[in-house]
Amino acid sequence: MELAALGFDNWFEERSAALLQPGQSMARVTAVDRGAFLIRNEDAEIYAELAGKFRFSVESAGDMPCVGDWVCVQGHASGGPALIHSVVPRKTVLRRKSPGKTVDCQMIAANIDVAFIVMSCGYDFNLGRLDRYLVMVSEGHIEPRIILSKTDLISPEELEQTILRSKQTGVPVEILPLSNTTGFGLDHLRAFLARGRTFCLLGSSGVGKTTLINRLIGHDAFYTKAVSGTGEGVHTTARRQLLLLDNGAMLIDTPGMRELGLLGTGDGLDNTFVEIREYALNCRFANCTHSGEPGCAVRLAVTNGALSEARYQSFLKLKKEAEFHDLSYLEKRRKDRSFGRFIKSAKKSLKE
Ligand SMILES: Nc1nc2c(ncn2[C@@H]2O[C@H](COP(=O)(O)OP(=O)(O)OP(=O)(O)O)[C@@H](O)[C@H]2O)c(=O)[nH]1
Ligand SMILES: [Mg+2]
Ligand SMILES: [Zn+2]
Repeated sequence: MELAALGFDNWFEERSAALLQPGQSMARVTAVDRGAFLIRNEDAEIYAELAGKFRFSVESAGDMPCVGDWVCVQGHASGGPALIHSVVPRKTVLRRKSPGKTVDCQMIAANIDVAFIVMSCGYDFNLGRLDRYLVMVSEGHIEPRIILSKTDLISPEELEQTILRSKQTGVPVEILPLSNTTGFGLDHLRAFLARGRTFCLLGSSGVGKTTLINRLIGHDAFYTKAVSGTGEGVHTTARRQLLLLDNGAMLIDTPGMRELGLLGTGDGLDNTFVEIREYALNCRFANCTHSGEPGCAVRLAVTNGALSEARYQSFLKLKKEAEFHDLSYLEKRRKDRSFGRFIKSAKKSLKE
């Protein structure tokens, strides 16, 4: 096997050249478990730790290696634990606001080509949440796909309806209905899983992400658990993990996330609410927020029925949240940085 089989391409090669020191080699992070790292290169998968110098250079949670990252390591051949010296810049990122009141970013995974947003056809289906996932994925420059899981729980007519509703997202995203129980749709999905590319499964707890991975692998390699009577998932998968499938594709399983706070207002919203961006071109004010200004073409579209009220509300909600967290995140980042400088100068004066 070569590194290319793990997704290492020219893009990463160019960016790692300046980081890679003599005695170091490239590896990809396959799992992170409370401070312990699992990495793999063309030969083996082993444990790794952070080199002291790197640990001290970390200024925020987002600088830490996460699953999918390419890292420069020392001592991979020693059998481990190897030492991680640096993280190669990320081509794509999947991150959210860390849960709770504080505004910080939590990396979910890096360098993913395609994210499958899994929604169960049963209790889990929720357009607002789907919008949220789509913005998050698009914000990180990852291609989204939608998986409608557990099709065995509904009738073909209901499935037809659910697919139609998913299309209301407005984003021309491929929708893959499937059932782990009957096997329906699995071959269709397999056709997407190209060699050397990295995929990830996102979605609420209990929608069948890990079961799907077990189906693709062909045996129960990973633990799954029945959902509770209320339909509320139980968070069975505890860590994010990158697997290399037999066909050469890589797949990351993630635990269901309860909170999916958005961070930042890049192009994620615009890419997800494409039609709103188009209406907005005709708003009277260039900086229209579409929340009540005169001459707002977006509100006009709602009034005349071209844009659904629900979709408009979903947009406003996500926009407000992203803007709010963007500001406070930047502030936090600034504080972190000056704190980092303070630590550095304190260390320096200790040495002197
Ligand atoms: N009816 C039906 N049940 C399924 C299907 N796929 C998975 N399940 C069941 O759903 C439950 C949850 O499946 P998991 O694979 O653990 O769900 P998960 O998305 O990995 O959940 P977390 O790890 O908590 O995020 C299990 O009892 C599975 O047997 C399906 O296609 N149809
Ligand atoms: Mg799971
Ligand atoms: Zn407007």
